[in-house]
Amino acid sequence: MTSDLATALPNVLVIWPNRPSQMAHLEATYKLHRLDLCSNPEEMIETIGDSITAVVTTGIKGLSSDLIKRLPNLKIVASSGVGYDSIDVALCSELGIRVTNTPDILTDDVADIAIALMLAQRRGIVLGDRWIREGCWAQQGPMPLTSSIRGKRLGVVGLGRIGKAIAARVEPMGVEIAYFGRRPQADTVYDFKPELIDLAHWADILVLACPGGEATHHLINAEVLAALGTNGTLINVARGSVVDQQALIDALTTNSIAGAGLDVFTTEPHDGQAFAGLENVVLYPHHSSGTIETRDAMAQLVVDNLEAHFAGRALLTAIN
Ligand code: 8YV
Repeated sequence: MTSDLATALPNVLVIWPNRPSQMAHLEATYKLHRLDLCSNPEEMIETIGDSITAVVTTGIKGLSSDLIKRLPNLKIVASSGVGYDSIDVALCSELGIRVTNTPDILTDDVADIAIALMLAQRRGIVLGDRWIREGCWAQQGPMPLTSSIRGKRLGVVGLGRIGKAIAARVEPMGVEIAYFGRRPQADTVYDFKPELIDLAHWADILVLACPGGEATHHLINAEVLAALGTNGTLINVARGSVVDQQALIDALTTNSIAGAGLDVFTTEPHDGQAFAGLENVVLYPHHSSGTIETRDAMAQLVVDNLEAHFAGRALLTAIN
């Protein structure tokens, strides 16, 4: 154990950095160990693993079971993000390690991107932009007509905070809404479809706002995409794992669905490329919460949860 480790400051492992001003606060308050900056993570964990009592990570980077097992004195994992499918929360709970996330503060930005992807795909925003840049408008005249959102049906998979925010945004656009999830919800007027395939059949636009993880793995498969049909659009602001990505690529390639708008992919950041040659899909690099305002708020909630933990106060947004 090196002399630093003997200092009073709690040892915090940083898997992915927070926003600059919050990082400055963390650097001033704790002894940080930057796994994201070190050239030999194995050696770092070997050296300081047993001194770590807290981890800072994100909904994307998460914390693996293997690493958890190499941090025997870990007490808290503070994650920037609402999703926690990349953190082995079950193992953390078993070992008495608390986990916090950052719900609510990103809901509006994520819902906005879901709407933006829906409008971009169904109203041909990307095509329209290119139509002008590539001189098509002057040479060929108006771009092809698109399809109105008004009067369409939106199926929400996962009517949680983000699903509800998406529904609230499209309702004034004259869109009918129904949803699928683990169970019907008492506090909503929207129609509950107990079978996902029935929701896909019914919907013109299917938006995914459910958690990632085993329970929703490949929930959207070839059968569901076939039910969505040739006029149907898939929007994914949940997790890439919720969709059988090869089935989606096949459906887009054969136009057995009209199109898709995707913020998340199976193996980020590499496999967004798999869609590069397809015209009927709008791509966004897992950035739906990617605004300065929201990321600062998420970073501050990470700081506040750590502070509460080390002060022995109740955590603000604990998952377990
Ligand atoms: C990421 C997200 O956490 O909140 C989530 O679950 O996927 C995102 O907000 C964020 O991109 C990490 O910086």
